[in-house]
Amino acid sequence: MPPQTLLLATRNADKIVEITEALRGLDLELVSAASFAEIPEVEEDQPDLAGNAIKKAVTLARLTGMTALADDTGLEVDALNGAPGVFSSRYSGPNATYASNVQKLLRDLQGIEDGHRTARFRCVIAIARGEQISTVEGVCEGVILEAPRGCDGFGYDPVFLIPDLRKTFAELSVAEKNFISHRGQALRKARVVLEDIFQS
Ligand code: ITT
Repeated sequence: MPPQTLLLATRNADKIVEITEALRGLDLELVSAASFAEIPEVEEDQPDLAGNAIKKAVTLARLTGMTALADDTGLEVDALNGAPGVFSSRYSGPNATYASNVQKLLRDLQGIEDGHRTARFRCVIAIARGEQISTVEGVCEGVILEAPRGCDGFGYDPVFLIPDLRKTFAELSVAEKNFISHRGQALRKARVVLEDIFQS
């Protein structure tokens, strides 16, 4: 029997790499929204990560009839009262890039001392199949550096330090990052949900 298909409800190529690595070994063909020009952008207008993840997964599952998996991720910085949080992708404005977001973050944290630069990534993954919706979450604690380090990863990874490893996410391979990251944790839970869905 040909493998069944799971639609990744994202066009973010960096996320697609990490999700594909973490779901390796499942008997599923992974396709992403990037392969379907006709799929519209889903506006991320919900007040929290779960709301946006569910909206992205449900919208794409309805449009395509496929089972859809969506990821919504935020960086919560304690000294900024949890910002940028749900606004992480547009932190530096509507034309934000990874680099401009990192620059704004470092500017906003200027003068904040080492012990007060704690932060966490939170990732909510929603899986929608017809009207059936499941959500899982992963959280990874770290510290925001004063300058970027490392060339791998994406987004805020070069300034997000894992204190125990003394490395930023941008100094880890995809597999190493997935082993500890918010997304890796959420995807290990998502794997169990997917095994259950696609077996029944
Ligand atoms: P989709 O909604 O299409 O999945 P997006 O880039 O808009 O893609 P999010 O809203 O979930 O995704 O992500 C918000 C931003 O947070 C993202 O643009 C990155 O800048 C950052 N981000 C997400 N995951 C990250 C990670 O694992 N490491 C570093 N930064 C990350």
